[in-house]
Amino acid sequence: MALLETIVIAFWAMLPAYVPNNIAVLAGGGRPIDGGRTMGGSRLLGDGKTWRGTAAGTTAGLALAGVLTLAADDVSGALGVDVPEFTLLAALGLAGGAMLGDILASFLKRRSGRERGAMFPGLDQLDFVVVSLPLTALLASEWFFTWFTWDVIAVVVVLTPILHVTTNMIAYQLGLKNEPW
Ligand code: CTP
Ligand code: K
Ligand code: MG
Repeated sequence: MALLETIVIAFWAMLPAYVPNNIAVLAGGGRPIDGGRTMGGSRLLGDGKTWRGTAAGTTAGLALAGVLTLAADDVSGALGVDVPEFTLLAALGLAGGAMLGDILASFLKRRSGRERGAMFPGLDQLDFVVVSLPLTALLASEWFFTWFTWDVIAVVVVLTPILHVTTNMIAYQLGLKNEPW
C-alpha cells in the first residue's frame, strides 16, 4: 500500500478515537468519576475525569463514526482510497477505548504521585491508542484486522503523538485547556 493511502486510512479509522478526548475537554465539569475517593493518600482518578466529559466524549466518538460511515462511499470515490465504514462495535471500541485509556492513564498518574494536569510524556500521547486498539480488536475482530494492518498500526503510532501535541497546543492557546499537553 502506498504511504499516503496508509496515512489516509489510519487517520480516518482513528477519528472516532481522536475526537472523544477533545470533546471531553470542552464538555468536562461536574461530578468526578471517582466521587472524590482516594487510594494511598492520592485521588483514585482526580477531578479531571468527570461523568459528563466521559459521556459526551464517547457519544461524540460514536456519532462521528456514524457520520463517517455515511460519507465513506463518497470519500472513497473522491480520494481513490477505500476508507472504512464503522460497525457499532468498532465505534464503541475506538471511542470507549479512547476514554478508558485516558482514565487508566489518570489512575497511573495518581499512583505515581502526579497531580491533576501533571505531564506524563509518552502516556499522555498514546494512552488512548494503547486501550482503544486492543479493545476494538476484541469487540470487532474482523473489522479491526481488515483495516488495522501492521503498516496502518505503524502510522497510527507515529501520527497520533504528532496530532496530539498539535491539537493540545492549539486548545491551550485558545484557552480551552489548562496545560499544553
Ligand atoms: N475531562 C473530563 N472527563 C474526562 C476527560 C477529560 O471531564 N474523561 C475534562 C476535564 O475537565 C479535564 C480536561 O478535560 O480537566 C482535560 O483533560 P485531561 O488533560 O485528560 O485531564 P487533566 O485535567 O490533565 O487530568 P489528568 O492529570 O488526570 O490527566
Ligand atoms: K490525558
Ligand atoms: Mg492533562
